[in-house]
Amino acid sequence: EAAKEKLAALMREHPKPTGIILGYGTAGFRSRSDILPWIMIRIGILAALRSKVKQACIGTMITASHNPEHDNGVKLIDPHGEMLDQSWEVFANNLSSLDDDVNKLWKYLETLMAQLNVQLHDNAMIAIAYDTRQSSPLLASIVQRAAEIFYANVMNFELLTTPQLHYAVRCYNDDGLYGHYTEAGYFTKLCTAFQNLIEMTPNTKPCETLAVDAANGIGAHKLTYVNQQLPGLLHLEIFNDGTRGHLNEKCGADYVKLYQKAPEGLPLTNYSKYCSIDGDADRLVYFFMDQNHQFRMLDGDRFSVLFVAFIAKKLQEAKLLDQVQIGVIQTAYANGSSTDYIINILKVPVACVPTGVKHLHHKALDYDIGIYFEANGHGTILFSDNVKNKIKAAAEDANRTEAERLAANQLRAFIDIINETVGDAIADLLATEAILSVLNLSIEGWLNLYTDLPQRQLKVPVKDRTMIQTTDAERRCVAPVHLQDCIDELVSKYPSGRSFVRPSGTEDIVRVYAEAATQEQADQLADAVRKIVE
Ligand code: 16G
Ligand code: ZN
Repeated sequence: EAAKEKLAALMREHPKPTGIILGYGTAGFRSRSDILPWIMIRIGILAALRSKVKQACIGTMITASHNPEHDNGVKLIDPHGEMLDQSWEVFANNLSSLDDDVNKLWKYLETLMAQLNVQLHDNAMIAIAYDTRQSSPLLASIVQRAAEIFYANVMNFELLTTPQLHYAVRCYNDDGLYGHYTEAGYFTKLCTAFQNLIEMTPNTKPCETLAVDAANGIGAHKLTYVNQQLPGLLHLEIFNDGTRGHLNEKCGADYVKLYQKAPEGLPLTNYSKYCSIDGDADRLVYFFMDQNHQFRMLDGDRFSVLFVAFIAKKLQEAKLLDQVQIGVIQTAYANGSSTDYIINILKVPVACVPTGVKHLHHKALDYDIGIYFEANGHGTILFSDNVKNKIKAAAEDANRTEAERLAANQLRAFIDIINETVGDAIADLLATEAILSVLNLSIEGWLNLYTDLPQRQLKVPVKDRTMIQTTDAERRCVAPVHLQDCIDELVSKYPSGRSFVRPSGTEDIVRVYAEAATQEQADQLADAVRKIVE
């Protein structure tokens, strides 16, 4: 069979290094880029099979997000722009674990295709994109060749942010209902919505220049389109644009969040507000220097609060609030003050789920409007079709007052700024700037909505981190026995104390989290919990 021959040739070109074990995790396959080519063959095949089964376009994004330049990775995107369904991770892992024996691989694939009820010659459509890493184009070309052996048509978008590819896949499969699948379609949708929202709102505060740390990645180039499309409305000053520094090195959203300090490569005094995105532009954090020259950061919790406050206010003005079920989804890492503020001041329910975007996204689907962010700055909002129709009807209802219709129209525009498929730094940035402008809020005003409880996070090396098992969205330990009792006892000694431990899903360590009324107490509590974990 010709296909098998071609596959054999491709495998000879990019052999699997001996002894390598690579698993499909929350971030897909990720590793040093020089040992990745062989897995791209498997991913290209898997994407083609997934596309045949779903009879829809499947995305393949090549990126290692906030990791250093020498890493890379790959993940698949399902038809509606969501992450690959978990049930398929096992196929990815099976393909990964098979050795470089084309007969064995072919045999596995024949069995798999029979099981999935698809044929080699069935149609398939794959959309590939990659970030700015040097290794990316080669890896993309391998995915393409492998997919083509399995009769896939391949669209190679080349350089895109991760969320742009999620958007493109969704639009392509929705026949344009969600927007046009090209990059121009993406920017037109978001920027037009931004412009509409600002222009329909009387007395908006003009957006102050926002200085952006683009992590020396793909976002730097993409954000220049925003400047081009919104002249006079929004101005982004882009730093760490890749012309000098290295990808994610001492910059980017992950660096800023992790070290709680400003990135290198931008002047800290010239602007009133700043933000950092990560290497593939799906995470966002804001920061600024306050009057006391203190570095202040606004992370994922802050976006949840800002977005839900705006949405609830506009729903109320549109007299729709009592017909719409809003929910905020957080993880145990959310600062307790943000949870209190959302529940007690904004009167919106909060759900807590285990760490990982897929858990947040999944839970958000339970609401008419589900707002989710991880503290690290990855998040978005999901709007049900039902609520979109309600808002549209209200906006067009001549029996409503002008104020009600305006609020409904503002919501309609806002919905179109959001990328509902996945957390999107560009979309979230536009949404944030629009809200600050519409609500006449400064970055200081946004920060002052509530005061974070001081917190501390620790990494604890242990012999076997799988010893620790958790329940209740990772907030309580069930194993080893008595660990939770000890934590409870420690926590009870600290006012506003809260602490939990969980095994990391990405590193061979246990993570300890503690918050308390003062930084000193949070540090003490974290340290005390660390000692019992060790
Ligand atoms: C992965 C998750 C991220 C989570 C992190 C936690 C996705 C796409 N990514 O990067 O959401 O915050 O893992 O890592 O789900 P940890 O288990 O080491 O704390
Ligand atoms: Zn990322």
